[in-house]
Amino acid sequence: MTTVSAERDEQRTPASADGPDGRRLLRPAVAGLLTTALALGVAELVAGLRKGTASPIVAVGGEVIDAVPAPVKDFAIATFGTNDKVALVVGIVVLLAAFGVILGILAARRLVLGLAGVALFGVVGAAAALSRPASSAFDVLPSIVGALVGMVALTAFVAGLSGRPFAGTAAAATAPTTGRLDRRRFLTTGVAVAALAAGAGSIGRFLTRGFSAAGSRSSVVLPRPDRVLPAIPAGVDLDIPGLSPFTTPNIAFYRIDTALVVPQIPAEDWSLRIHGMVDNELELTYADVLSRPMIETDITMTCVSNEIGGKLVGNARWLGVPLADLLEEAGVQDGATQIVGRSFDGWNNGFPTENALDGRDAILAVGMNGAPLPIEHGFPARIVVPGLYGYVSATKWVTELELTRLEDFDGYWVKRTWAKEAPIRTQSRIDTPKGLAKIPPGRTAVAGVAWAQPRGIEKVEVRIDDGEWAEARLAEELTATTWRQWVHEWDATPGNHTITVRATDGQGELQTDERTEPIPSGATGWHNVVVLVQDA
Ligand SMILES: Nc1nc2c(c(=O)[nH]1)N[C@H]1C(S)=C(S)[C@@H](COP(=O)(O)O)O[C@H]1N2
Ligand SMILES: [Mo]
Repeated sequence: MTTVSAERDEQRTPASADGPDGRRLLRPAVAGLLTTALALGVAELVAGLRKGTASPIVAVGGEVIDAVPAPVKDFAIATFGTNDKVALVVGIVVLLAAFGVILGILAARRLVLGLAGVALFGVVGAAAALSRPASSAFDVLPSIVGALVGMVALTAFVAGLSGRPFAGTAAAATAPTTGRLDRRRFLTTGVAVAALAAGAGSIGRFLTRGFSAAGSRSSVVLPRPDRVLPAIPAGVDLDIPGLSPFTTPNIAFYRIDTALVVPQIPAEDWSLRIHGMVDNELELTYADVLSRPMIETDITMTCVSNEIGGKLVGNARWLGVPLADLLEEAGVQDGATQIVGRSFDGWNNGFPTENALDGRDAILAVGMNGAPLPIEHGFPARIVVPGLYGYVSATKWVTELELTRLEDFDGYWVKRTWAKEAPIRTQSRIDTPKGLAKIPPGRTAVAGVAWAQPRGIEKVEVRIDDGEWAEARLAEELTATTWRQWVHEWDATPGNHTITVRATDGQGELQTDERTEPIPSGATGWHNVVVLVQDA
C-alpha cells in the first residue's frame, strides 16, 4: 500500500513545465481555460441573435450589482469611479478564468466532474439571466448553449490529453497512449477551440452593436421650446484654468447607474405610461412628448455617492416637458404623495409628488445641452428634478411613472439602506489648485464650484491653514438650481498650506463642517486641499 501511494505521488508531481509531468497540470489547466473561453464566446454569439438578450457575464454582473450591500457599492464607486462597471467585468472574467483552470484539472482526473462544473456554470448563468428584469425564456439560451458546447470541448480535450477517446472510463484506463499523438491532438484541439471562442465572441459582440439606439437618436429633431432661455451669460463662468466649466459638456458628464449594458431603446419603440392614483391614465409616445409644450431649464445634478471634493456632479441645460403639466392632465388623486419612476432596465425610484408641483422645474427631459439625451444619460427620455439626489428622482430610460403613497413603495436604493427623502446637501469644492499640487509663491487663483440646489449659493468662504475666513468672489448666479463658481485670489507664501472652503446657501445656512459618509443621505463636511508652495 505504501509503495502504491508513493508511486502515485511520484507520477503526479510536476517536474518541469515542459516535462511530461508538468503537462499533467499545465495542459488540463489550458484546456479548462480554453473551454471556458469557448463557452463564453458561444454564449455571446447566441446573445447577439436577439435584441436585449443578456450574455451570462452581463446577467451575472447585473445580479452582483443588485446584490452587493450599499457600502460595497459605495466603495466601488469611490475606488473605480465611473469605471466601476469595467472593474466588475474584469473581476468576473478573472474569476471565471480561475474556475476554468480548476475545471480543466478536475476533468483530466475525472471527466464527469469537469462536465458537471461546466453544467453548473450554465445553470448559474441561466438563472441569473432569468431573474433579470424583463427577461424571457430566450434569455437562458446563451448560458445553456454555451455550457453544452463547453462540455463537448472539454470532452474533446480530455480525449486529446489522454490520447484515448473516453478518458476516465474503465476501457480507457487500459488503452495505450503515445506521447506524440497526445501532443499533436492537444495542440490542434487547443488552437481550434481558441479560434472558435474568439470568432464566436467577436461575431456576438458585432451583432449586439447592431441593436444600438444611436441611429434612432441621430435622426431625432428636437422641437423649439415654448419657454426659451437666453444664452447662458458670460458672467456665470469665471473662465479660470483648472476650474470646472459652468456647463458640463455631455461627454464629460458623470454617469452613475446599475445598467451593466446601456439600454438601447429606439425612440420609435419607446413609450411612457403614467398610472396609479390618477384619474386618467396616460400613455405617451416619443412623438407625443415632442409635440407638447416644452421648457428649457438649467439644473445641476448630483449623486448621493459623491464624496467631499468628488466629481459626481454636473450642470446642464435640459429640455423637457414639465412634470406638473403631465400630472395635471393625468389628474393626481388625493393622497398620492409619491411619484415612482421605473426604467426600461428594471431600476426604480420614488420622490414626493410635492416636488413636481412646488414650482421647481421637475421635467421629463428629452434634451441635454442642445442635443437629444445621450444614450448613457437616458435616451429617449428621463426625469430630472432640481434639488433631489439622482437616486430618488432622476430615472433614466424612464418607461413608467406611478402615482402612489410614500409609505407604499421604496425605490431600489431606499431598499438598500439609503435615505427615503434625499434633498441635496450644501457643498463646495476646490477645483484649482489640485491637492498636493506644487505651485510657485505669489498670486494664485483658488477657485471652484459650490451648490445647494434649489436653495442657491449666497456666500463662499476660503481659509488658508488656520487663518481667517475670507469671502470668495462669486460668479453671477444663473438660477438657484445650478452650481455657482467662485474664486479667491491668494498670495501664496512658501511652505505647505491647507486650503479649506465652505459655502452658505440661499437661505443663509452655513454648510456643516461635520464629516459624514455619503451613506445614507449624502456626504457632509468641508473640502480641503494641501498645496506645496515652493520656488521653481
Ligand atoms: N434607469 C436608471 N436611472 C438612474 C439610475 C439607475 O441606476 N438606473 N441611477 C440614478 C442615479 S443614482 C443618479 S446619480 C443619476 C445619474 O444620472 P447621470 O448618469 O445622467 O449623471 O441617475 C439616476 N437614474
Ligand atoms: Mo446617484
